[in-house]
Amino acid sequence: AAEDGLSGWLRYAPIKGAKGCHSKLPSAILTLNATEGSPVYTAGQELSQGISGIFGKELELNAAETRHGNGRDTTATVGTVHAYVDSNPDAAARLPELVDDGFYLDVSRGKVLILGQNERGALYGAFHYLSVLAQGNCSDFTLTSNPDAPIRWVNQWDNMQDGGTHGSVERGYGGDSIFFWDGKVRDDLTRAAQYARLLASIGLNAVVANNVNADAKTLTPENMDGLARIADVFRPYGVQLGVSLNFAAPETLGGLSSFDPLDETVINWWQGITDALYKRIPDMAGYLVKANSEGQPGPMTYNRTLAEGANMFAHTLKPYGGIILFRAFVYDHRTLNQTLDWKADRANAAGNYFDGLDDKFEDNVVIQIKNGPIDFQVREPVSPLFSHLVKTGAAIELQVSQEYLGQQAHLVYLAPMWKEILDFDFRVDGKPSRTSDIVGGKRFPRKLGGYAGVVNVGTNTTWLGSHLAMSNLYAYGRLAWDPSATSEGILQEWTKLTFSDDKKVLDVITKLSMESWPAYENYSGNLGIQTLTDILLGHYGPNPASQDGNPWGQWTRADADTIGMDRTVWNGTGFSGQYPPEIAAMYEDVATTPDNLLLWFHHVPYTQVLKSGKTVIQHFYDAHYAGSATAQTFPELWKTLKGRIDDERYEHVLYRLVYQAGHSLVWRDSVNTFYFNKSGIADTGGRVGNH
Ligand code: GCW
Repeated sequence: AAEDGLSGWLRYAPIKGAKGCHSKLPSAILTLNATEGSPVYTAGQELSQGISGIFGKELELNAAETRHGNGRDTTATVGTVHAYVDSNPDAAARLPELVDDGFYLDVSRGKVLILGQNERGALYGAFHYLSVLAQGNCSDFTLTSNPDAPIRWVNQWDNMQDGGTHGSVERGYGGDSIFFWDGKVRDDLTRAAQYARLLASIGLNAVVANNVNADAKTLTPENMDGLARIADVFRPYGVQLGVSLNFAAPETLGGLSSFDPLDETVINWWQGITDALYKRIPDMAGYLVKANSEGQPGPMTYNRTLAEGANMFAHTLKPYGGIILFRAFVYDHRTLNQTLDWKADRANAAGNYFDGLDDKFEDNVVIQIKNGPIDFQVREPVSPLFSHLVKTGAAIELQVSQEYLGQQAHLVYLAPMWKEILDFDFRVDGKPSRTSDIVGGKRFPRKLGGYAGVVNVGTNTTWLGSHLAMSNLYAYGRLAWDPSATSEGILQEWTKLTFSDDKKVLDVITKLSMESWPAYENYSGNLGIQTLTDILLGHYGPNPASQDGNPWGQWTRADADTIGMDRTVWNGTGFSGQYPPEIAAMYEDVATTPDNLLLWFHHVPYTQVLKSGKTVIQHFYDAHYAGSATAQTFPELWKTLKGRIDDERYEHVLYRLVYQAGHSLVWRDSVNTFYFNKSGIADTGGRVGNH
């Protein structure tokens, strides 16, 4: 069963009703121009392994006789459009338009044609075909599928070393790093290859393996050799490697006296690094940079702009076609003063720092923006920066790892939250301007953009620490490919592939998952007040008192009578003014701000009446009871699946759900008691403060 965890949704387990499919399956596989280790070669291997696993049918791979077909035996042909058209010139006119990484599938009467715009696309097509089969569907179909955006990356926050020998993962809840150990790249990269396989199967095309809080030692010659070995095990899956850089490396590693991005010796040093990396990894995806944030060095250390910093790397990458993802998560936690400054606001930082820079970035720079202006809270408005960068490519950073959302010890299915974010309409210039269309390169002239998911898997055989949490990784990939896919549809696909197509299993996992984000929001932080976790200690478990009185800027400004951040222009931090006019007007006014973001934008009395008719404080009490009550049903629901899921995964999940049910009560009582003690207002339900 550890195998079940490791293979995730790629189990290729035998399915019921497989008999009816047999006559429709191909009997041989033909890969076009596949050299060993190429994605098309991998596609051939996957097809034979998958069909053998699901149906017990062994296919001939590239046998000479099948090459021309004999009219009866049917062949699955997989390769690039280019390779196919070479030998079938007549086909060219019939084939659809594909963009980079796109694929075309034609499955009819056992003839299976799997064509990719590039090799990677062909592999994606093979995975798609296998996914359809593994879900028990063997009807004929044709499909043209193109990704919504070119950048579909994974970020891992893996440290090369942590104190002793550990390669730990920052905000990772699934064990040690699969890449690093003892300050070096691991000798055994089996898990890295397995990871790449999972990522390729959901259309993800690059991984930045080292933490954005980057260690300059990543760039020693020995470690660059190690990075090249990671790239080697990724390559068969069409996954490229990206590297996080430490801005001060010219000084700390290179021994220069400066890391000023306009200094000639610094520029040359970075060019040397880039050349050395591309010599080892000719297909390297590019760089990821966190600068001038949370104590990290950056261009502003030398009074240079963020654009000057980003462009320095962009220039070194340009000859190689590489790109740089430059993070918008820039703020200075040392200068925020809550007590003295009513207008201080961490949420303003990115908008302010990037102000005036929109036409200053090279075209291979993409600004990587966290979905919200603060930090992966249970609910935030969408970062207004997406609407400011019109001439600059943008990527949205989503967090699969549940840092503030229960750290995989709580089930929180994130697709519904991501959908709200991606569907949000900024109304730039009064026109439809959804987040997904902005990062998908459809709304503004810049085409280069997309998605970065902070995943943080580890050596645990479940990858993320929990079997059910893998639906979030699956959903991330599926939404980066197609943001119009539905949360429920994605979940059901994932469930069938991961567990089974048993109706009861599907129903229960769907119910649990779809209720999980609302439940977690109810018991962790309501009305846009953020996740009330302990801010200083690990971002886990309730501690509403810890939000305020420190410079981290995740404030609630709760006192005896009032609560919430005044982010209005007229009286507050001015953050609402960072949105385009229609949205700014909505958030500026208490009356038009949705209840679920009320305390994000406004500072109000606990007795403020919501649109729902309840007061803020009563909403807190009720929501905490409702959310934790929902969590009590999770283990009970799960128990109805006993015997329908293998015992090992059944028990593992049950253990977590029982824990979640208990911890939700801790959340409920801590938060409710805290606000009762602050406000002195009793619960009209008689549950809080009356004992
Ligand atoms: O969410 C915060 C995390 C840090 C992280 C930082 C970032 C990698 O608590 O652990 O550092 O954001 O995104 O840079």
